Amino acid sequence: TRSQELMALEDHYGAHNYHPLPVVLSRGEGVHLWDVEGKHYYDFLSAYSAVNQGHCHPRIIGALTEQAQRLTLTSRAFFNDQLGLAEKQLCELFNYDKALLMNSGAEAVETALKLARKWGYQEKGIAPNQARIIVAEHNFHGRTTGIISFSTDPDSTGGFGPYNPGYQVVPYDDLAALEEAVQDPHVCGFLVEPIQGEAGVMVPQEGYLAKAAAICRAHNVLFIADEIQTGLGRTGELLAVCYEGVHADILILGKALSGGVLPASAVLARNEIMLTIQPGQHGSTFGGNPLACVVLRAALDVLLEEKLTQNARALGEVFRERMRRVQAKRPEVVELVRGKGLLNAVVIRPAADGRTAWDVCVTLMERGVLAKPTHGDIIRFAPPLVITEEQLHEACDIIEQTILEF
Ligand code: IF1
Repeated sequence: TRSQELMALEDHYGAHNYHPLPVVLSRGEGVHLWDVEGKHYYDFLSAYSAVNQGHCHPRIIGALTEQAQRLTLTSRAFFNDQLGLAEKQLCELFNYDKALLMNSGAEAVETALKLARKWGYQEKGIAPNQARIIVAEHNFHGRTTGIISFSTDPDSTGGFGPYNPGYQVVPYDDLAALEEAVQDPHVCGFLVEPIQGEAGVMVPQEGYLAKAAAICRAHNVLFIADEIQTGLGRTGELLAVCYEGVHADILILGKALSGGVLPASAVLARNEIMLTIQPGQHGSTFGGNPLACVVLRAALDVLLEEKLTQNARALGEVFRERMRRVQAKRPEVVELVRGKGLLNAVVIRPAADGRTAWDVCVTLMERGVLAKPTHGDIIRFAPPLVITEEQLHEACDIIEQTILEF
């Protein structure tokens, strides 16, 4: 088949840095995907939460195609007529003084780390090159050598040394450990995911984020929220930290910031932090390009005007209720269900004959629902936030049937 031909091309000519499910996608619209043979699927991964607005949203594609015929890139050597408008919209929506636009999530995380260190030296008075940043165990913040330096996942770190110094790992969702770590006067920041996505949608205890932010504030340490995956409506709030009324000192956005149309990421902070970087001290060829700016403004408009956050909140409850009913029927298969909004995970116990969550996902694929396991037994379910209740039930019927038969 055409799919097999295309998979063979990737196998022969492409790096083997992924192990994709054996499906070759060729068209997307909203929650729908079609493979090269024309078979339909419901997308329950959303490109790891980059397609919150749904595939090929007409508003976003319209903005893209119009701007693409006017001006795509000037570099920051000059001004362009879209960047200021995008920065303004971001700062007003998230309540920050300034924005710094980058491209990938990892680039935004690296930018946030550099900002925290600069602020640590210039504002907190930390001795040169002595700044420390606290991170959580089981974190995922990207794949650069700088970021994997503080990963605790052997797959992310193995064989890529030497590693950057200057980081301390504390257990996730452990306030005592954080309190202990911030005693070190060299600490300038705490970088954390409000919900740990890759670790398997790990939701911290109620109050963790608010108390962690308070501990940071009490010790003049910047609270740095990585909302690249949890942000922009995915968890049922505009940002996951909104559940606890936390305003991070540095906010990191990516993925759905562009509706999954092209890479766009952003770091938001108050002047005291952002202005520690002077002209010529940080940059990116494509960062803040007019095409990305037009796209991200349309993506934010869609998020708000179509009330995707509210939809995620409501349908997330529906999804977890349905999955908990399946758990009640087959507790020997479904270990637990967890998540917030439309960022959820179902933990599958391996079968006696060795079948795992991967096998569940292959069967789901055959029946028209696309999801992918992480860490062997956890299936992340994250459909685009434009999904309707009817579509959600149709997909849940398939998920339920597949689990009941597992
Ligand atoms: C992969 C998952 C992984 C992220 C958070 C920063 C980044 C990500 C919280 C970096 C990226 C992607 C990367 C992709 C798979 C996916 C992922 F959690 F979303 F499932 F790996 F953990 N912070 N997450 O989730 O953003 O540079 O990729 O734009 O690398 O396999 P990026």
